[in-house]
Amino acid sequence: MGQRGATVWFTGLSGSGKSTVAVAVEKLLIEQGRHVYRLDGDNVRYGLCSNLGFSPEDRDENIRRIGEVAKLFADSGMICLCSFVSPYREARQLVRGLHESAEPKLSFLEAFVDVPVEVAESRDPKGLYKKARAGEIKDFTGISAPFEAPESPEIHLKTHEMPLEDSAAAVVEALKAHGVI
Ligand code: GGZ
Repeated sequence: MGQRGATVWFTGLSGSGKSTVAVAVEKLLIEQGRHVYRLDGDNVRYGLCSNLGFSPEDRDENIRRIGEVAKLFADSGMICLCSFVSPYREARQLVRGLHESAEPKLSFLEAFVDVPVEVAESRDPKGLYKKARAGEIKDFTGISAPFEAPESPEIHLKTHEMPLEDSAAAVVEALKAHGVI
């Protein structure tokens, strides 16, 4: 039998560290010989989802499309690491359902990258919080749009309280605990 694929879904505020942790996890998994693919706004919002903005409807469609793509990667035996704000619980639940109702069932691990908005705002790597505060970006998650925290994520990371290596190791441990690696 081939290797079991899976999706790890990082959700959290802009600047919470989702992509940074995903890059570190990717490195660890590649060292173990696994095939991994990362999806994030940088490679999705310019192509597959280039017609979508940040209204609740557009975000839902963004997450739905990405969820379908992640499922295909997972079905191929790869580990797909997805980093999206994905602020709505229902949209994340839909993606979980796509994986769990697949035949055979595909592992879906939700990783909550949990930092207070003050921390994300103080990092502000792209200056987006500043623009959101100035009213130049509307519907900005954490400032003028909601973030619905996961209720029971498989992985809970407080990137402001732990070193990056520990966050990455926690994701690898969770993949082990779920029989993916
Ligand atoms: C949140 C926004 C917004 C608004 C632009 N709200 O730190 P970043 O820059 O690289 O990550 C954010 C990214 C969010 O895109 P996603 O596809 O992950 O969003 S969602 O899952 O909600 O569909 C941020 C930038 O795009 N960005 N405007 N209004 N983040």
